[in-house]
Amino acid sequence: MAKKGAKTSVKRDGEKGRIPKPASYEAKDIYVLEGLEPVRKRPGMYIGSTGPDGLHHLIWEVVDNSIDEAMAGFAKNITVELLNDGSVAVTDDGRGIPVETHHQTKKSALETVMTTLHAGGKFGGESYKVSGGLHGVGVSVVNALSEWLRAEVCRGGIRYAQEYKRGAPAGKVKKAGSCEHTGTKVSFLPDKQIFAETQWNEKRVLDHLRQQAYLTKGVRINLFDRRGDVPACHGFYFEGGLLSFVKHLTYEKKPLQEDVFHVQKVHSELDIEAAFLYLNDSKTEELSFANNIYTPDGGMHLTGFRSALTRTLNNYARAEGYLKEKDENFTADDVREGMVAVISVKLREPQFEGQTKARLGNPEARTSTEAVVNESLKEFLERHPQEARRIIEKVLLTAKARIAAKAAKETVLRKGALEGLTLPGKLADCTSKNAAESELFIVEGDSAGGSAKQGRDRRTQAIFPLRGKPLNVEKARLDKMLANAEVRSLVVALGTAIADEFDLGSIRYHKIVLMSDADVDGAHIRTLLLTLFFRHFKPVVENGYLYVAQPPLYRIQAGKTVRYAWSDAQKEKILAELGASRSAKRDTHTNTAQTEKETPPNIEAATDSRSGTNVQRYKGLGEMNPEQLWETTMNPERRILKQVTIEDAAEADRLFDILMGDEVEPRKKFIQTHAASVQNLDI
Ligand code: 0RA
Repeated sequence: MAKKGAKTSVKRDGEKGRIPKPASYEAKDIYVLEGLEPVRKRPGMYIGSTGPDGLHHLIWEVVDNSIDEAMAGFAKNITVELLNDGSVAVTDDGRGIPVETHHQTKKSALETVMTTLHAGGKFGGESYKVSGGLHGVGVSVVNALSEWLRAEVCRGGIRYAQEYKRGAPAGKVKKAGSCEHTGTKVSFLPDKQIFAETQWNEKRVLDHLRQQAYLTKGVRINLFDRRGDVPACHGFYFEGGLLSFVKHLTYEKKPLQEDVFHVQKVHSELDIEAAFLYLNDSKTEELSFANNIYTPDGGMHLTGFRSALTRTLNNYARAEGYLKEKDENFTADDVREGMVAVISVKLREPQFEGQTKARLGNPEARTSTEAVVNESLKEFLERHPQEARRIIEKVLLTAKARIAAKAAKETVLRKGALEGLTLPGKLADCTSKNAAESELFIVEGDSAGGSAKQGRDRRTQAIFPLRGKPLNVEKARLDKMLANAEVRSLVVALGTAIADEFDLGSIRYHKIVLMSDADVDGAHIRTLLLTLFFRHFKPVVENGYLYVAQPPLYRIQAGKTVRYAWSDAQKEKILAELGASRSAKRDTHTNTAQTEKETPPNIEAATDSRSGTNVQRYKGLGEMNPEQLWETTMNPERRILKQVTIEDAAEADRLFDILMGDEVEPRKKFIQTHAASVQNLDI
C-alpha cells in the first residue's frame, strides 16, 4: 500500500515535477512487518488521539493512498462519501490495489496491505518505506480501528471485494462481478469501541480535501455528504497547484503584487513547489508540506525557502541600488513580513521530527528548496521589475522599523536607563512590602495627588502623581518613552524593569490604578499609560494587575445626607429619593452604582439646587478633598475599579495614533466627536 514516504521513486516520466511509481509493482514486492493488535491497544500512537482529530485522521489516511495513486499519474478522480450510517467511502480511478497472492504471506496483496501494520512495497531494490509522519501509517491502521471495512478493487475487468471486522478478514478476496475501468474503493465504519465521538465534520473534511487538491494539481477531489435528506456535493480541481492555493489564502486581501510568484521543479530527485504573494499587511503566513503532509513546525524545506528569499532579495536590492553599500542586509524576518507563502516538497524518505512529528528533518529538502527558489526568484524579479520594486520597498520599510527599534532598545539598555535608580522622590510609597496587598495609584495632577496622599491607606496604598500635561511620545519607541522623566520614574516605581530585563515577579504592586480626570487631558494621559503598559508591560495587563479608577461625577447633599452619583440617571434617582425622604438618617453612599455609559450631563450646570439639595458636579479629581477621594474612589470597601483587559489596552494603543500621532485632523475630529462624552472616554 502506498505510504507517504513511498510516493516518489527515482524515475521520472518527463512531466515537470512528477515522480511516478514504477509500473512494475506486484504482489511480491510487498513485505510484512507485524500484526494489528498494537493499533487497537494504543490507537493514539498511530493516529495521534481518539478524539475528533484521530477520527478524521482515518479519512486522511485512506484519501492519502488514492492521492499517491494520483501523483503516480494513474488516478484522476477521487471521491469521498460521508454516508448515513456513519461510514465513509473513498473511491479512486487508479490501477486498483493488486490482488495477486503475496509470496511471503501466501495471501492476496490486498489482504496483506489491509491487515499488516507497516506493510510496504519494495521496488527497484530501493525500499518502499514507511514514513514517520502521522499520515502514512497505512490503511491497515484504519482497518484495525473500524468496526468494519470493505475494500473493492477493479482490475483486469474483474471486481474483487474483501471485508474485515476490526481489522480481521471476514472472508477471502472474492470476485464480485465485472467492471470496465480500474480503481479502488475503501469503505469503513469507525469503531465506537475506540472513538467516543464518531460524527464527521463536513467543513473539516472539505478543508482537508481542498488543501490536498491544491497540493496535487490536476486531480479532481469530490465530496458527497449523503447524511442529510438532500446530499451536499463539492468538487475541487486546481490547475494552478500552489498558485491557486496562495490566491485562495489571499482572497479579498490587499496584495502588493499582481502576479503570484510560483515555481515547481525537480531538483536532485526532490519535487519542489513554492508560491508566495506579499500583502499590504504585517502578518505573515507560511504553510509548508512534505509529501502532502502539513508540517506546522516547518523544517528543512521552510528553512531553505527562507534562506533563498532572504539571499535573493538582498542580492537584487543591492544590484538595483535599493540597498546602499553602508546599509545592512535584510534579515529573514524583514523579508517575511506581510508574505503569504506555501511550500510543498515531495521526497522519497521523509523524516518527520519533533515531539509531534511536525517538522521535516531531511537536509536535502533544504538544499534543494534553496537552490530552486534562488534561481526562480531571481528570474521572477528580473522579469517583474514593478512587483520587485513594490516588494523591495516594503521590505526596506520593515528593515528600517526594525533597525530603529533595535537602536532604541540598545540606547535604553546601554544607558542602563533604569539601573541603580532609587525610587523616585515624588512617589509616596506604602509601608507594606507585600506586593499582593499593595496598590499603586497613578494620579493626574499635583492637587489630586495631594488629596490622594492625604486620603490614602498608607499601609497598602502608594501614590504616584503625574504632571497633567499631554505627553507627546512615539509609541513604539521605548527610548522616546523613557526619555520622559515621568514615565521613567514610573517604571522604577513598578519595580519590574523593562524590555529584556522585564520580570513580572519583581512587580511591587498587584493593583496599579490609573486615576485621571474625566476630560481630554485625562484621556490623553490614560491612553498614553495604557499604551505604555500594552507595549512594554503586557504581562501586567494580562495578569489583571491594571485598573482604572472610577471617581463619581456628582456629589449630592441634602442637609446632613451626602450621596454620590456616577451617572446622570443615578443623580436623578438620588434627587428623587432625597426629595421623598428629606430626613435621611446618615450619610449614605451608593457605590454599587453601575458605570455604564450614560448621556453626558450638562457641563455648564455645575450645581443644581432643589428644595435645599445641593448638587456638585466634579470637574476634576482636584475638586475632591482627601476624605471624599478616599470615600468614593480609593476605599477598597466602597470604590469601583475597572479592571483593564488586554483588549482595552489594545484599543487604547490604536486610539493613541489618533490622539497623539502626527496628524492633526483625525485628532481634531476625534475630540469634536467625543467632546460631549469625554468623561466616558473610558478605555
Ligand atoms: C501499488 C501498486 C498498484 C496499485 C496501488 C499500489 C494502488 C494503491 C491504492 C490505494 C488506494 N488506491 C490505490 N490505487 C492503487 C498496482 C500496480 C500495477 O497494477 O502494476
